[in-house]
Amino acid sequence: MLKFKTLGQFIIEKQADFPFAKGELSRLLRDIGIAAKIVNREVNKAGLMDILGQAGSTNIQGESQQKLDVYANEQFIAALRCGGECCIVASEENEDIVPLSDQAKYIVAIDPLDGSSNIDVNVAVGTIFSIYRRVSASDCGLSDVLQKGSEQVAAGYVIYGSSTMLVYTTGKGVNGFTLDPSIGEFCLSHPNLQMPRTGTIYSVNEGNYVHFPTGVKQYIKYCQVEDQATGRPYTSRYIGSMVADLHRNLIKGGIFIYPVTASAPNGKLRLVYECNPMAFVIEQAGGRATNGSDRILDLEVTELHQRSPVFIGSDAMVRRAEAFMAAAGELTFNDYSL
Ligand code: P6P
Repeated sequence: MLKFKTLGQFIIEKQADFPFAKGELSRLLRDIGIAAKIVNREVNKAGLMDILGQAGSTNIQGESQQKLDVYANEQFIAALRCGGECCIVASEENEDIVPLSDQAKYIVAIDPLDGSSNIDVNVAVGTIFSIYRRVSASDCGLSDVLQKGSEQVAAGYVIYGSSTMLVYTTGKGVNGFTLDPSIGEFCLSHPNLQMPRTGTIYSVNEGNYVHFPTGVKQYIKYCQVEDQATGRPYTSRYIGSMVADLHRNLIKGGIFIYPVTASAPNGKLRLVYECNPMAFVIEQAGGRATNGSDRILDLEVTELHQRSPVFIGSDAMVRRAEAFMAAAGELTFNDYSL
């Protein structure tokens, strides 16, 4: 008798939460779980295979693709194509949308291997996914993808770390599953995840400090001031892998900020397949996600690879950072003289 509830059992059990569900979303979530196990197998032995390093190509972002980026992208698209429940995939690794089955009801937006530049140094990386219902009756296309984050029906991530976990929400809370390699199943290990309302960890790439908006600079200084009553100075933790930084903050409490910078005047992280899905998960766990003022899930989505500044994490910490942004009266990159 299994001690744990597997992802498959949990998905079927929760299907009852959706009276009109016929199982398509359940099968779609299971397809994602299958691809995650395949990718996990390669990530875990990347050091032993000729699958490390650069693929010699660049993605739409102009970023050099790692071999594992390409591999992970192929695995998720193959699993979604084979499962038949997805009409379009929008991937960080593909310039355009990838049409799959026009009869299917769901859209999947995915960052197949986020933080992959960390692979070569054995740092945790992740997959981020976002699921919408299609809006078109037929001939699904880009308009089915460019939906506000608030329209997501499910979202989650896989973190390939000291253990491999799949964390997801369908709008009724957040649940975490840890992969048990001995049985090849994701098992429920973190039921009903709740983000601490506040915390003492701030995650930001301080190497960009000179480029930060004044409000962010002031918030960072606030984090560094000695104040016992509020547990400051906070701890700075920045892995450079969004999934890993946000997963740690989800468990322990904290704030992650990727604001506008000189090299990223609209922010670096992508709205469709990074900010929106992570915002859905974090909000469902009781946290908060904005661009410094406006709720991420309410932002208009106009382009497939659109970027946004992101302030995401424990509710009280994000609100404090927003207060500094508002007091500085700025939400965009401020001019500065070096
Ligand atoms: P920087 C990884 O490349 C990524 O997209 C996120 O996972 C991560 O949070 C961020 O970029 C790191 O960016 O500029 O600090 O190296």
